[in-house]
Amino acid sequence: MPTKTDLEEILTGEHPEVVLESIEPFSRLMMRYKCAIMEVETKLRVLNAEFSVQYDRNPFESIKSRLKSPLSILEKLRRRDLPVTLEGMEQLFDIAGVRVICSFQEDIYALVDMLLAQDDIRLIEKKDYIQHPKPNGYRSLHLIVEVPIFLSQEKRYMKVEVQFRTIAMDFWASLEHKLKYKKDVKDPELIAARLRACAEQSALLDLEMQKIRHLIEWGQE
Ligand code: 0O2
Repeated sequence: MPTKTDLEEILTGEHPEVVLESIEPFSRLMMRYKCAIMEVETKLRVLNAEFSVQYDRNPFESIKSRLKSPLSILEKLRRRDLPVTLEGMEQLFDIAGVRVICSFQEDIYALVDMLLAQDDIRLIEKKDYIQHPKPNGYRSLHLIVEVPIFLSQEKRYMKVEVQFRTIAMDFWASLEHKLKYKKDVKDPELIAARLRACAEQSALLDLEMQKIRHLIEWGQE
């Protein structure tokens, strides 16, 4: 088991020979998170395939996955005042992250219901930033789920953060994320207000596109 110092050195990439043996438990934990991502991705792809046969369209456009980088893990452990140990890492729920980009808002809720109905998925937390957007305008639906992974000698439940967004929500969040890193802006309140206005306009656009789909499919909104 790595000591606090060992894991810090691994996470910062400054591990001398002496701590190399400590890398194995860290790599093993990261491998488990990677497997958990694969499990969640497969579940979502299976649902997509079934849905597309049933309704002749795909509920999601794409899936992006990521393992949190060692430096981001270290930064978050420090920010949350958690120990820089494997136990500390297990207190972070977003080391494994899956982002699902859906066509329409209602597809998000349909997919979430289908995923959570599976008997091997445990729901740990649900944050609906679509019904309750963040003050800056951010919209998405976040789940923390536990999913079982089956290794040669063990079955383990691992936590994965799954974010569901429409294309419009993803467009806004991606650009806002890029803009966030520009420091020393002249009028931050004005920038924040304009970004919030963009989020509101894109939410309206999302709903309008959904209504158009209803009109096309059912002849009414
Ligand atoms: P990355 O690289 O995308 O993972 P915390 O994780 O401590 O910031 P909390 O409460 O654990 O906060 O998580 P929250 O707020 O439910 O969701 C965090 C993740 O949602 C972020 O991950 C972003 O991916 C996304 N997110 C949340 N709020 C915003 C926002 O205002 N703008 C954008 N663009 N994305 C947001 P990370 O770790 O920041 O980054």
